[in-house]
Amino acid sequence: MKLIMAIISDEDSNSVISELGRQGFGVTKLCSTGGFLRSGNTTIMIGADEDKISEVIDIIKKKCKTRKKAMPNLDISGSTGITGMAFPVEVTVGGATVFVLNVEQFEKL
Ligand code: 2BA
Repeated sequence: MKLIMAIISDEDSNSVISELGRQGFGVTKLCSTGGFLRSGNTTIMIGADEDKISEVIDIIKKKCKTRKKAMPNLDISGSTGITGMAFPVEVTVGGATVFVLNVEQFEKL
């Protein structure tokens, strides 16, 4: 068994979770915050057999399209001399950052 942890945008989370559920995968949704943008994103955890990993990744890929977005980048370091000044930066949002971890033991008690 493997544990897939995927960081996805909030906007894509409902359609990904619905599709994973329709295909019979169990999903846990966690509210998370990106370290760069400091804005909310969604982390989903899916436990699945090794031979199902590509199916899960295909669903995530299909439902999480990348797009460009101008985002205010809060300068919390104070490097501008004015702490809290916002710069617009263009970032790619959407898509997914996916980790596949080995699961040593899986039990439902
Ligand atoms: P954030 O850290 O808020 O990053 C959001 C997006 O901002 C990133 O998308 C990337 O396009 C851009 N970005 C990040 N760091 C940057 C930098 N130093 N300079 C310029 N642009 C930068 P993704 O790479 O798709 O990442 C989306 C979210 O996935 C991240 O949100 C973070 O929550 C998570 N993530 C990405 N790589 C990770 C890693 N190696 N470990 C843990 N979480 C990760």
